[in-house]
Amino acid sequence: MSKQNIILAGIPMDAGKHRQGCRMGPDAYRVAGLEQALSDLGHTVTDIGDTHPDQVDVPEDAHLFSLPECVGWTQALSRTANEVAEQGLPIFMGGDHALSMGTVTGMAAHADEIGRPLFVLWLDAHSDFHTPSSTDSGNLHGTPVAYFTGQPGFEPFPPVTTPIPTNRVGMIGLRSVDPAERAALEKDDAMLADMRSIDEHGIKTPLLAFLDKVREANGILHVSLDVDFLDPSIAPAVGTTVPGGATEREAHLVMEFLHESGLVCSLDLVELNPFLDERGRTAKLMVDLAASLMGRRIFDRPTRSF
Ligand code: B3U
Ligand code: MN
Ligand code: MN
Repeated sequence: MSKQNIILAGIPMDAGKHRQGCRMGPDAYRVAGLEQALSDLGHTVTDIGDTHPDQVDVPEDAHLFSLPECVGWTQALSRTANEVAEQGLPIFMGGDHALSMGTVTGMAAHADEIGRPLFVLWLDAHSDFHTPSSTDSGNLHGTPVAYFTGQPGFEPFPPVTTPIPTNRVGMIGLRSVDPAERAALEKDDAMLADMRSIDEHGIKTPLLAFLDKVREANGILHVSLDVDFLDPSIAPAVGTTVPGGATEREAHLVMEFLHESGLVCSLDLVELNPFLDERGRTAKLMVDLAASLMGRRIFDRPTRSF
């Protein structure tokens, strides 16, 4: 991957779940030095500030948390992602994972415009494959993959004009998948790598197989990195911790392979809740992972003390 025009877009979205705090994510990444870390690698970096949701005329839904706001965010983010993708490589600083309903559909429209298929790598403890009717929690951050792959039941949301076929989705890090999601995923053909298979075969195996698929199809790759992909012992700043996550070394290795592939077109950094962090350690780790993805090499990792 050569030197890039990186666009940092803040998405202070907290509407995708009951527990609040992710709205502080964009500023935590700024304070943790994301822009500097990336410009130190020789990239041109522009922080375009924070995005805001559109005002939409959608009624509240008793079962779903903040439905109108989520629809407004999706509409705004799909447009913004499509616009910024023309200028370079966007990094979407979340914000909770419901933001990917907008960023992925916007990137899919961009990929369509340049005539290349968009693939999505979902680095997450969860599959986020609920529909508005299958979710028990009512938290829409558990639904983005179902939305952008074109599953039915998302009527109040903008229609998905360029759905991503499930065979272009790869999930790595899974260890908390609800029964309804599992039933739906079993019928589909997404690449699923749960932590058990990672323990058995290593994280490199599913990742390289997926990158080969992207390359063979002349595709481009959107990466969606949920903080809870990481083990809670190294990344405590997330509302939905699940034990047994990726280690720091596994996560850096994934980022380094992604960098070497040259296939990444965009990145979501999601679910960071700075209210739950310990002296900024999770924000700093996420910044370091983004830097590895953008080409920082192992001997250049900063020394950390907390
Ligand atoms: N599957 C559960 C839990 C969950 C999904 N994504 C996160 N948590 N972060 C749900 O509420 O849909
Ligand atoms: Mn998620
Ligand atoms: Mn998750």
